[in-house]
Amino acid sequence: MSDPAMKLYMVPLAPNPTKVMLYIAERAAAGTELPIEQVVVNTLKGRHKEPEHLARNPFGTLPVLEREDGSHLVESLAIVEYLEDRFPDGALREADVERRARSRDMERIVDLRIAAPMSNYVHAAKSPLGLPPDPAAAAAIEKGLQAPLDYLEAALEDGRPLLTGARAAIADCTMQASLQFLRFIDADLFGDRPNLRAWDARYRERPAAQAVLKW
Ligand SMILES: N[C@@H](CCC(=O)N[C@@H](CS)C(=O)NCC(=O)O)C(=O)O
Repeated sequence: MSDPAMKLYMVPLAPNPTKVMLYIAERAAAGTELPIEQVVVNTLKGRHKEPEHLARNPFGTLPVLEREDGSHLVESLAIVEYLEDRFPDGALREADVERRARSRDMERIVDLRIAAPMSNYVHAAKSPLGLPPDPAAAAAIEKGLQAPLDYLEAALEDGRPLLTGARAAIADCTMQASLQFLRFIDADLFGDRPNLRAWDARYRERPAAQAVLKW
């Protein structure tokens, strides 16, 4: 990749950038090297709130995908879907309408019902950004996570190796990105869910996970 045409502004560990990084690594492992240079924005130094980054994304968040014409996409799922559409060879998307619907459904469940609360949990329990601990909020979030975690545990009961079947899906990337954030603070919210634990171990053996996940 001599002159990458696009840039992904990201920061390791943060869940939303990690979701996109895992997606890009899954595509690479499946044979499609996307022409994207990854550029770290140092959030610990507040670089994501400085004018240079705000010019890319007025919301001051990561990830941001900068395209060849200098325009930006600032939502992780929109970035992944754009890459799916633009580079369809070997994309993670399911061809079958029913399977695609189920895959999207799983991605939304994981992102909205698990990933977002898990990030809030991490900040309430032991924020890597130094936010004050809020044990009551952490306990309430943990309670709210039980139903969606049960949903995943039940979905895996049919023996599927990954969250939506035999192939990696965006839901796997989203879930693992959140779990890495949880592992960073030595937290484990799986409880007595052997299917989820087995899925977690299995996913983390994948080349994409080995390449991206550091915790
Ligand atoms: N909905 C956005 C959320 C992006 C987001 O909140 N990213 C976090 C990192 S995981 C961030 O940049 N946080 C810094 C901040 O909000 O100041 C997406 O899916 O990309």
